[in-house]
Amino acid sequence: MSEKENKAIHPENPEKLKDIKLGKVYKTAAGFEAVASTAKHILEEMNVSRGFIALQKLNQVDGYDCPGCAWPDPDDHRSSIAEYCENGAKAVAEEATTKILDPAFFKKYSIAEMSDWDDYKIGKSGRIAQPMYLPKNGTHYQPLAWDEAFKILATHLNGLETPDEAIFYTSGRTSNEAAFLYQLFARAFGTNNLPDCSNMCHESSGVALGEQLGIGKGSVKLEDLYEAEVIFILGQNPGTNHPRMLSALEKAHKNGACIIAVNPLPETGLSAFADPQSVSGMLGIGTTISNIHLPVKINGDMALFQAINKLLILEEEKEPGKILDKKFIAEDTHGFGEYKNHLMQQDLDLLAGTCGIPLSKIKEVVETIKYSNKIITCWAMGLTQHKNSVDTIKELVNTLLLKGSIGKPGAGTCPVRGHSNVQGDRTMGIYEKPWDWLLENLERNFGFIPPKEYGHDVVDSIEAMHRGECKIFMGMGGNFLSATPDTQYTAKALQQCDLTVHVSTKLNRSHLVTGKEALIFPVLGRSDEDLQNGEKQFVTCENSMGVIQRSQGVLKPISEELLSEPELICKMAIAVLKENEKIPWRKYMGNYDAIRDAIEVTIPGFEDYNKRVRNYGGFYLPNSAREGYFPTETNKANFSITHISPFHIKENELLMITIRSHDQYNTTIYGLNDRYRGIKNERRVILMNREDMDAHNLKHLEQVDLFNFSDGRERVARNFLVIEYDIPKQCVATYFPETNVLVPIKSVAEKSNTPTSKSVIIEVRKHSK
Ligand SMILES: Nc1nc2c(c(=O)[nH]1)N[C@H]1C(S)=C(S)[C@@H](COP(=O)(O)OP(=O)(O)OC[C@H]3O[C@@H](n4cnc5c(=O)[nH]c(N)nc54)[C@H](O)[C@@H]3O)O[C@H]1N2
Ligand SMILES: Nc1nc2c(c(=O)[nH]1)N[C@H]1C(S)=C(S)[C@@H](COP(=O)(O)OP(=O)(O)OC[C@H]3O[C@@H](n4cnc5c(=O)[nH]c(N)nc54)[C@H](O)[C@@H]3O)O[C@H]1N2
Ligand SMILES: [Mo]
Repeated sequence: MSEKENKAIHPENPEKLKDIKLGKVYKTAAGFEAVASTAKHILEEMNVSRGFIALQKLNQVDGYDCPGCAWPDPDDHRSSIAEYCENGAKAVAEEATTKILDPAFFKKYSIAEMSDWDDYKIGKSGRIAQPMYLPKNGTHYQPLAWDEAFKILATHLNGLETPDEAIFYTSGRTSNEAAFLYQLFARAFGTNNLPDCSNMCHESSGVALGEQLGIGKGSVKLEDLYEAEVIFILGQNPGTNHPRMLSALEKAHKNGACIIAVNPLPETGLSAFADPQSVSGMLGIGTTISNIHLPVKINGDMALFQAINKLLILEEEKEPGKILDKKFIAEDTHGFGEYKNHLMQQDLDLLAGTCGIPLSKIKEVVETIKYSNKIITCWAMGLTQHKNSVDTIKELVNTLLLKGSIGKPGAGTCPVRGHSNVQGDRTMGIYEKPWDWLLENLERNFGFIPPKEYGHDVVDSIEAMHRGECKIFMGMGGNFLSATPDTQYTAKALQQCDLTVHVSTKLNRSHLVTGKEALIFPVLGRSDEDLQNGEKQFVTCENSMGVIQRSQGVLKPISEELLSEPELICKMAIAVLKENEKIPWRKYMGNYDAIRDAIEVTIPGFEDYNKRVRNYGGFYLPNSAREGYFPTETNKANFSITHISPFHIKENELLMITIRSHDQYNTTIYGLNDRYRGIKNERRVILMNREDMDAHNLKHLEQVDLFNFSDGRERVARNFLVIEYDIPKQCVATYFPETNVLVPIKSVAEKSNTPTSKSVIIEVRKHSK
């Protein structure tokens, strides 16, 4: 049965497409065009002097942390010219824009009218400049004073039957200070309903690494990449999503590392890179990066690594003592015997067939890496968003354990995080399944008994709202509607709420698909100067490698009405919970050192926080796997037995990945081009293999509709253009968020509950009106 299509979320089912332009797929990433694109995006949003100030302080130790990705900055030396990339500059341009959404804007455009715009137009409209309120049955947002806004919030929250009827979502840009206060507020209010974007992102990595190594974070430092002999990059498109990683890979490659990219797509940055900061790079003369590209089938990674691991064990039998790290296995791991027995029963031809890489090629890879002892494995969303993601990640880690490649320089795990502080938010306790120690410390330090029952993660929150069990949704940043799966279903869930509240910088679709009443709380962004009592404040973030650094915005805020996130949370807490001497909200918002002191006594690893974070480059958090010990249940690193379960795709079905184009940041659309993939001026495309096009009787640039029929419900995304592309058979790729309507809410990864946005079963049919 088809659920009634909701117009507000389907303006992208357009009858008219844009005028698509196709070019060559790029071989080399970055270079001069990256510089030109940086300048264009900055100048479209602000004047030259604001743009100059913004870029000059980006990722500098006395500046602010890039609001783009979580890739680390060098510990020692920062380039004084540019310690950022093209896409970091786009993130800044988007945030630092001087276009303002004032009350006149909201008076002019109704919710219904704005809903007709595409995400690109919504995002480009400007920064939200004052608190806004949508009353019951209202057609337009109206401005209101902060005090009024807090009163509405407090009345709703305090009117709930239980605190568990509220949901407090967090996106990953929130600073450590704001995240700590936010979880404190939610728990003091009485709920662990603290879902976050991590639930849709690296949750599978956290679960896998936690069970296997005793720590949910990666183990390597940036310097380790320069020492590594082999670097695997799986399910990641760094040329677009972590461009500064390419400089590190270039250096690693020059130092002799063999770089192996595992990806269904031949992503541009993975083959060659032209450093825009060097002369040859500006001329487009690129350095080779990866030595080997393995075009796996979607979700073929577990089978590939089972094959690699089995072959490594067989090589050890041929050359005892030369291939595996027997000492490490004996002293530091658990379960090798059983693991080996299990692998020996696996059929190599079947594994090769499942991953789509010929056995001869896998053998070549094993030949190349078999004597290497310093291996780093990097991965991102191509691995975490499948049904069996947790086990797939465990199988990669098994390789590191066989080789003793963890807990020493040049080796280890490197889950490459997305949002710039997503890792820090979790460290601060943004987690629906709080650790016992956190609850104990909160009780001791803040004099209340925090709720013990686990809260809802993202998918559970949607289901609970859909059932009508949760009635208030608050988003600390992010774009919940567009980032989550099954858009129609999620829209209904949000629309059932009594109140939806978004703490935001920019307008997005979640502001248009609301509860019965809605509030928008506008806040300072990362690049904005934050003054409290006339004193400049800074916040701190944790990057993908566990470094805590300060971040201080430099730009004059576009409106005097904006609050910082810490100030906003304190004011919400005072309105909702009333004054409380054990939680001195006023002191916290007056001076962020006081928040850091509270973090220091609550979260391990933050000793001398205020002092150490003022040191050049900040400080590393302790990391047991990096230090070579594994606080798991067995007190050892655990080998894990994994089972492949090949997808059974019917002849008329295809397996779809939903990925990012070069011109977007998650649900924020910077532009309509995907330069490296040679696609311009259109996002409604489906990348398809020639043979599949023939089998489905589809021509290049043919208009099609995409369907998913899981759980007896029809989901449709209309009007896409077929593009012939180098992608394995039966695999197709589209951009997120346009195709999130097709991702079934019930299709989640085992153990991590992450939506399976990288294995969506679809049918492709010729477009019908
Ligand atoms: N400019 C920019 N930067 C960003 C973001 C952004 O949107 N724009 N988003 C940020 C966030 S939150 C995140 S999480 C990261 C995301 O960074 P990525 O994980 O690089 O993002 P995706 O575009 O989802 O790319 C997934 C990659 O995995 C591949 N892939 C898909 N399925 C499989 C599979 O089954 N196996 C293998 N081996 N590969 C597969 C795809 O071809 C693609 O190259 O980037 C962060 N940085
Ligand atoms: N199909 C599919 N779905 C996916 C993914 C996928 O690969 N495929 N990836 C998933 C992943 S990895 C992630 S992380 C999620 C992302 O999910 P979210 O984090 O929820 O989404 P974003 O698009 O990053 O959020 C953008 C919004 O954040 C607000 N914002 C930006 N900066 C700030 C700030 O400094 N403060 C505040 N308060 N607000 C700010 C702006 O209003 C902006 O519109 O999406 C997930 N969804
Ligand atoms: Mo992410």
